[in-house]
Amino acid sequence: MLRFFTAGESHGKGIFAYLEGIPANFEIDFDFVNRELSRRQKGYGRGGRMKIEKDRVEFLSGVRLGKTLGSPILMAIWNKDYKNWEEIMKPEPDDLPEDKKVTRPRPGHADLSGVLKYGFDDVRNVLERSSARETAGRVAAGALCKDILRRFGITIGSYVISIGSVEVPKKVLENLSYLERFKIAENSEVRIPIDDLTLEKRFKEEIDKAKENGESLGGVFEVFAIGVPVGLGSHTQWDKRLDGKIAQSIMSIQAIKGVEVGIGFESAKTIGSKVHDEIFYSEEKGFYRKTNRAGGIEGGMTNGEPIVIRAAMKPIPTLYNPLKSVDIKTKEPFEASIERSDVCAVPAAAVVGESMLAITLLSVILETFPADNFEKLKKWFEFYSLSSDLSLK
Ligand code: EPS
Repeated sequence: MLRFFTAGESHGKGIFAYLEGIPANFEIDFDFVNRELSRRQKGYGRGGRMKIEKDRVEFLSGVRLGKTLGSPILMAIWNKDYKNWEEIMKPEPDDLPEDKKVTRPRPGHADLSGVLKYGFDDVRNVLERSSARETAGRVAAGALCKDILRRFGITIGSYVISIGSVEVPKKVLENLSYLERFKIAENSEVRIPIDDLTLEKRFKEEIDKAKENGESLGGVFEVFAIGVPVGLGSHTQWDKRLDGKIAQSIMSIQAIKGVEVGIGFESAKTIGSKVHDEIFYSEEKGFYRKTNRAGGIEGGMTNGEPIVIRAAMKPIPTLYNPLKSVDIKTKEPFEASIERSDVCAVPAAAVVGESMLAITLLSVILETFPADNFEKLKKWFEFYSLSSDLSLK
């Protein structure tokens, strides 16, 4: 069983990721983990904070001389910005002057529900943890899981489908494999999956326009996993269904408001014969499909086709263009005046989506093949993947 948690506040000392259940003797590729962290920091439309931070991971436990010990792994990403916030973020007791308290909740944020629930008089006690800075921890943990998965030939990637009203044309997208889309997206500041400089420019102009108008923008991204063996997850119980687990993990990313598996919502308005993927068999490929509308999951189990997940991100709620709200101290209405923020973080969210998929997949793999050390896991996995008969006799 894999257990994964994060800790840390956006302007606190750091962001931390805790992973328990990673098999022993796995040789970590440190550069890979740090590269993943820097991938999350990229993307057109980020605010000033990304110029301050240069995320790198420090392993505080569970790793010795480059290899995992099988014991809990604690990863730290130190916040460079902490030195600018120490006075109001330090853990030591002190009295915070009233004017340093945040009393103006932003619509769309955790701010108001958080202060009401926890009984705070300072919105900062909520916003520091609800901030998407936390996703650095998800990506650190996800990178380690991805590092393991790629040794089994499982590749996880992502790309952006739309930002605001600008969309990647479906017809062009369909002519490219998932890997081709991913490779192109890696070189695009807005993570678009097709080679089209005019479209790239339109995406950026959409973000520029939002910035000029004091607005923010959301969008849709797609995450995929290829090379996943048949039979991960199970139809036998609601909480074993892999699509349910993946949806929860992706939905938990800050600002995500919708998750689809395969063609998702489109399937509801299409007839059955145009939705389900017909089954074929050949000596060479075994069972296979010519289409993948199911997004690689049927009956809560992988069917051997690529897993494809789509997520919709709402516009970031911190707006330069103020929205109406009410001061929690005076109960007076005000129009929120706003500090530094991102305009659009959809490309970064796509990278976070990859991490959540990696953590969920590795977790299910470890439930399917419990293994104390990496060699055992590898043997299990190779035996299972090579077996043409799914029942593993
Ligand atoms: C965030 C607000 C901004 C973002 C931050 C998420 O930070 P700040 O308040 O320091 O300007 O840059 O994202 C990150 C720091 C990050 O690493 O992704 C928010 O309110 O969610």
